[in-house]
Amino acid sequence: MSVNEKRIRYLNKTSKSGGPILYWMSRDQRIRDNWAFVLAFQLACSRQSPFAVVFTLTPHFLGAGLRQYQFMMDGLCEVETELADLGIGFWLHIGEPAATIVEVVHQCRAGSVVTDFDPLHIKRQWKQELCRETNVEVLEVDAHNIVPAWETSSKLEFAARTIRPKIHRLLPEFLEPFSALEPLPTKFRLDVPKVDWDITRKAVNIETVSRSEEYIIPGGQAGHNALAQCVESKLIGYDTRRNDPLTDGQSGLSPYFHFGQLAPQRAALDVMSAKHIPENDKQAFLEELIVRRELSDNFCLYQSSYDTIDGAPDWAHKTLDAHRNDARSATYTFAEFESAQTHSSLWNAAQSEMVKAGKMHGYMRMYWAKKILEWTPSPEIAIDIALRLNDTYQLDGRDPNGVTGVMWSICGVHDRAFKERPIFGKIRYMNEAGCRRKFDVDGYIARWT
Ligand code: FAD
Ligand code: FO1
Repeated sequence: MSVNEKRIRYLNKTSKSGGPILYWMSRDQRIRDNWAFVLAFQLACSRQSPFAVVFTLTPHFLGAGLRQYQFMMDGLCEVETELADLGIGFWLHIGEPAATIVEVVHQCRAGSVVTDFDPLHIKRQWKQELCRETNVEVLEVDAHNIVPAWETSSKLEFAARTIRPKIHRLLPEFLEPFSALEPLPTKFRLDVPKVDWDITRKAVNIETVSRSEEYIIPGGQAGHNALAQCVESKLIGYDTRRNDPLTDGQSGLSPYFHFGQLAPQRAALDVMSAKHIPENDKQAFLEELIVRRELSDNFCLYQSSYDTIDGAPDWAHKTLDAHRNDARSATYTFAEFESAQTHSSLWNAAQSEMVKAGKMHGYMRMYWAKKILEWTPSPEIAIDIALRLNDTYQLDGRDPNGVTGVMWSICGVHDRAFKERPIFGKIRYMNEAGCRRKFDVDGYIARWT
């Protein structure tokens, strides 16, 4: 199966030299169900060029700590083994990714680099440097979204209701099955140095880290097992249970999606073909998995101020400005939020869940972020604190979904205006009383503090 051309963007169209083909793996850290890998593999075979997969590892990625690096490295170890089984080299380099990939391209006189799409600023900068510093052909493949982000829409979408029909219209073309992996003909193997995992783990300071009891098992195989559990039973009742933080009602798949260890397209294909999942549960899950998630990439792709108040819709920016000087009942510093030292046991419990489990329940994330708006001196400080906490502690953080989730909560991105009130203005308000109407708040507090 060849890669649909619409999934590919040419970032550096140059004369194709016969040099090796590199798949510069980053967002989609898997070889199964990965269109970027498929394209690079096929280019190597069609151009009769050597082929290898490259990963450029930086110890400093958007606030990631031990927990995230441990999850990612365990997954990359698995990738190395799966590649070896296909006779393909996994070339891991430690260092600042942009400079490192330039060095690698020069070192092996690469003919083409295939990279996976990621709308985050940091990734665009990496790729801009690669295109500026080399004249290698660079092809970018959207291996994360089912419908390539640039095909879904060429502009910033206002809300789920505006992007939904655009995605659904294109699903028949793009929600296609994946072809099976096949071994690389030996003559196309690019020999690369074997990864020294001890040195690599030391580089990201995880040589000795104990796994917390809430540890989510990392890696592609664990991701597929988690998906199988969802398809088999976990998604039954999803529509009603997913907003109750005391039931294990969500899929739990976001860490695997974030690190690219599991393809959202794989999840969609498997859930859609599961006959025993009730239609309302199936649709509720697919709405989140496809529409909400791909809306986040649309926001980060087309809103250059995606992580500041300038990324808020005009009505929201105006209303937040109008209430900038409203009295706050309490204000807390980053450190007080981080150590769950607010006056609210419920908020503190949500923060504790995130710190202990590495994954806060989706419903609580909305409440958690909105209270940061209420208990900080300005919306700008609120965005900064929410993003820093989210990116430091969430396993699935440092992701377009996180940026968009914070901006939805604090700046009304993709949301509508509500009845005006202090501090929030017309931004949707949430409070403990609302939570108490939805679920057993005391049970949740007891669970996490
Ligand atoms: P499920 O309910 O099982 O959803 C399945 C998948 O659908 C998710 O893995 C995700 O890919 C997608 N999805 C679900 N809800 C959303 C949503 N609101 N927006 C976009 N995609 C969604 N998600 C992250 O992946 N990383 C984050 O850092 C993150 N931070 C958030 C911060 C705030 C303030 C808010 C309000 C939301 C945030 N989200 C984030 C979105 C959502 O809360 C998580 O995707 C979800 O809770 C992940 O758990 P799950 O996979 O078990 O969810
Ligand atoms: N991508 C890389 O290409 N190199 C890295 O060293 C790297 C580290 C990293 C650490 C934590 C984390 O959550 C993500 C990390 N990523 C890295 C990026 C990740 O693969 C995703 O592409 C983005 O975070 C999501 O868009």
